[in-house]
Amino acid sequence: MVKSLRYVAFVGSLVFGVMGTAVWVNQAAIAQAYKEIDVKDGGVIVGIVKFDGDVPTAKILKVDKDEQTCGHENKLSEELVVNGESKGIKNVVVSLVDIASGKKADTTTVALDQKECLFSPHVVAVSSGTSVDLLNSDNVMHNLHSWSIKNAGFNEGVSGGGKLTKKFDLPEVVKITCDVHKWMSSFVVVKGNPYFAVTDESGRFRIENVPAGSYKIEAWQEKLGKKTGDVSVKPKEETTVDFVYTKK
Ligand SMILES: [Cu+2]
Repeated sequence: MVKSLRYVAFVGSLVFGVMGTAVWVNQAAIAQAYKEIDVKDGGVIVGIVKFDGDVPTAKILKVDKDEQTCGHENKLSEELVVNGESKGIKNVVVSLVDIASGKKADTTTVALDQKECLFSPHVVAVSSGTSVDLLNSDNVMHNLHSWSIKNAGFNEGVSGGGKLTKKFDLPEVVKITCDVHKWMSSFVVVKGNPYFAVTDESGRFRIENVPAGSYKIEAWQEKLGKKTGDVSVKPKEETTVDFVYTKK
């Protein structure tokens, strides 16, 4: 009896081990699937990501620590920023999902600052293999806590004026918080191909140098989730794709 139980446990761990390997190989295959080529006569995808409904009032973030630096007033949450005029949503990451080949990925190091006790910018999108300089422009201690699954996680303090540099190798959405100041949060969105953009103040985005073809296009917003659509890109032409989120 004991022997057979041991056998089951052994087989179980074997199966688990093989499955773990399969998942790992699969992720590696996805990360390496994109091929860089010279794009000739590429097209452009532009659009706006809109909010359908009344412009929501921003949530208040209660500042209850280091007020000398962080300020004596509460801050406004950036989890859903809707433009009063265009109804466009800021900080939405729009990307092509299934593009197999295209322009070279830009892996220039980008900066994510902690300034006046807020992350700036609130959302950054990078190509896999990009390093991010995590800065602290304040004169108080901040912390950088990454909530990653595929990429190596970290949870480290960073003193005033300091910097941590971390590389993000695998596509995923990584939430980053500061455990010293509980109201602080941001996202590093890591993409497996270079066809992505973050919407601006008016909710607009622009993705350039796309090879002609049909693709799945996706919008991601931290609070409202994902929306997908289809886009057909023609050589040297501009194609418009708009997304509309309704209140949850
Ligand atoms: Cu902090």
